[in-house]
Amino acid sequence: MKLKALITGLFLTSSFILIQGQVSGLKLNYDFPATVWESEALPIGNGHIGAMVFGGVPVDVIQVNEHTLWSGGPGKNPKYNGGHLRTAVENHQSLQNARRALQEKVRDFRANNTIKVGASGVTSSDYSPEDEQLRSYIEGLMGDRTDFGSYQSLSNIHIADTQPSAFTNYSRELDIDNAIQKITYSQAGVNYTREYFVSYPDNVIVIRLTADKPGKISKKFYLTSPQTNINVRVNDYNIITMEGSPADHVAPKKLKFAQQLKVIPVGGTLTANENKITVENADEILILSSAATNYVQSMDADFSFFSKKNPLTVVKHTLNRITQKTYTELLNTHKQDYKSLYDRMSVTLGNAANENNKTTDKLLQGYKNNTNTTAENLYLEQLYYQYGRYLLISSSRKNTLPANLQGIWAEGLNPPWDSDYHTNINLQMNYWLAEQTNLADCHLPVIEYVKSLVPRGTFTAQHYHCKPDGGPVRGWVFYLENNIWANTAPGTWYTAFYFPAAAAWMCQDVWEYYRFNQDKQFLEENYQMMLNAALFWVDNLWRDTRDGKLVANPSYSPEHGQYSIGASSDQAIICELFDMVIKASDALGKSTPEVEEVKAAKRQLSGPHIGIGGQFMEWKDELQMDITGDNEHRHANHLFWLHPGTQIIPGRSQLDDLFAEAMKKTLNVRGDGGTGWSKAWKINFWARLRDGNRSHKLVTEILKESTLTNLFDTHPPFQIDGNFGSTAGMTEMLVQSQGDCIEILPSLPDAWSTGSFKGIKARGNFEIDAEWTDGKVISLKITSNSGNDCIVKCNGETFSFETKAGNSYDLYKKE
Ligand code: FUC
Repeated sequence: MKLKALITGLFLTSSFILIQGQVSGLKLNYDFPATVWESEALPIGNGHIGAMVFGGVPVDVIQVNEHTLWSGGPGKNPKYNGGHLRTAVENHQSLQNARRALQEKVRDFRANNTIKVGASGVTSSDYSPEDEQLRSYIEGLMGDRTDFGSYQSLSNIHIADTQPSAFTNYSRELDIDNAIQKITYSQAGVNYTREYFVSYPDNVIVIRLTADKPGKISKKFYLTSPQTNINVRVNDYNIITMEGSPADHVAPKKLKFAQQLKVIPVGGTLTANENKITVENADEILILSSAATNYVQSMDADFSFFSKKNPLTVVKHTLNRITQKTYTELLNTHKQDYKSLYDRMSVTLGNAANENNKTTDKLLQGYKNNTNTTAENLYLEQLYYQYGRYLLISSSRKNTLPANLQGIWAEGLNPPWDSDYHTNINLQMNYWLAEQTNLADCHLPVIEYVKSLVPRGTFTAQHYHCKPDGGPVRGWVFYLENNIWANTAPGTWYTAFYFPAAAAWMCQDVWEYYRFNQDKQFLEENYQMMLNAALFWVDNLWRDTRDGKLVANPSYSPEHGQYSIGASSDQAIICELFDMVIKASDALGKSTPEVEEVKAAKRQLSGPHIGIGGQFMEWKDELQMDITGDNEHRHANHLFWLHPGTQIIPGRSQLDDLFAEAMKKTLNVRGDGGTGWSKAWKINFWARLRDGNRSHKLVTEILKESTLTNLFDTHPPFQIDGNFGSTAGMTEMLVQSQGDCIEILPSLPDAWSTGSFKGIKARGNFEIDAEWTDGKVISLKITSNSGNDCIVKCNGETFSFETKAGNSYDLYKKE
């Protein structure tokens, strides 16, 4: 089809304009050192190494993580098998029994449940709890978590005054435009500065201590660790070395970790005593620290996670390579690398400014108490927005593991939920912002991670699943809780573990990467994985005897229950996966019998339903919980159809609009409360429902109720998904492209009536710059990176035009 610009006023900007970050001066800052890890220390990181800086005087603590430091797995138990229990025959028997019992249960429910519409509204009842027999069938589908392990802290770097004394003028800041942390203070008439960053290109923590008078820096350096199986020593005068293994790693093949801390003074004297290094009367001190383990991501089914390389050799090599570099060289390399990602996009909200130079805690307090100026509130929202991008760049880079429940930052040996990879919302939410906010490179770790689970997930599929007729299934699967040791078996938590749709959902990362970047080779490389995830469901779907439709069975609405068949969340995810596979097959010109099977299954899937209470149904049956809400339960996964799924798009058809109305009803009944990530998801839901003010209300609520002093999201406790999900949701308010067109300012709240952004990405590989006043776009530039046809909706107009790769198009231009 030949596309034409529908209105005049379409300008071709011939030269490609490099988009530079427009907003500068985004900083978190405080006038006190941190004392609490979770809420006050500030994060820095490069995807490999994370650090939480306390910035204390007279003792500074820098808590350090290495992304692969996990207990459990084959290092603990050489017979580790990814959590699989029982024989396949036994598991299949439990599954078949559960399926039949659940079909009976829902048949009885529908036959016997009376829905009443009376003066007090609509009343129904809930599925009764599972009887003992059904419960035993479901328990028969569980796995074994004994060797699951946990992400753990590596060490604490200590920097202590040799002669502590009072200090004044203290200030601590994290400059997220440059990914540098800094503290300044005065002590005995000397002004001191300490800077910290973690460089990705050099893979090193860099800390520099300076003073405004010569010979005035005297410090003691040492390493401590919550790890108990360690060896710490000083060697080569100025290097502290730590080597060790997680305490439960006893197998011949186990995880080994190593860290070095090199202290390089300018002037003064350096002495090493036991495990400590002391520097007296220096002008300046540079501290370099790197860490590594022998972990390798296994891409096959044999659990070979340990390389032959000694991690200490790797660390030494890293430090040797950079020892010749000056601080300025290290800093410049770091900044160049960081800014090459961070500066790809920016947002300016109204007159955002920290106009009274408030510290971040005061800004947050003022936001909560409604005592901030408008400019201050907007500044905090803008800071919080970009902080999400800062955290992703700091915790997820090429060749690292993906960001876990706490990104890369975890304290002690037992962080909440093992700081693992939860996949009924959390890991997915971590990556919603990646493509939209122009950080595709940071997206790749999660795709590699999912790929690494496929070989074991294929075994899991066969071990735990069979076709409704008992035959073997194709494909691969994993469930709710995942570690770095390919635990693809189900967990043991009755009210959450059964979530085989997790694997299907994670395929969305592959498809979204393709949609945003249009990289056909990438799609080709990952196609089979998506197809096999779909074939798993083709083989597993159960025909509901009540209406002949295909449903997931068993099916458990995430963490909400009850066990039934065809819960909306599962149906939505399976439908989205089938849709992605059909579209990917089209894009790659593949028309095979398997693709036909996927198409046929999609046609027969049980779809979304609107309930008698006007709600968007969470279950296939009318339950009371659905009609009256359930104490603001945090999960609303049944709205997956809307977000992050793309099957329901308001404004596209009458039917879509009807579903959208039902979803509003559901969200209103559920209420805006919930945990951190739950609020973040609701920002996204309301943005897709085109209610910018409601999205903004949730932005304010997440900032007021679910954000710690260091701007970490709190579930509680600290969980990073809420940070990432909020940035994604705020982007959805500005640009959407999940349908057939790019929509500019689809859900603009009144609070953001004026503003601009640069470099937001849209599907089709477009980059968008826009400026607006009074809610109207006054300037809009679309840069086409792949030369796709483009349809844009803006200011109530629709533009549709052909593009050339590398060209920019001004649809509105400021006079
Ligand atoms: C899911 C959520 C919980 C928590 C956990 C880490 O299970 O339902 O609220 O976020 O992940």
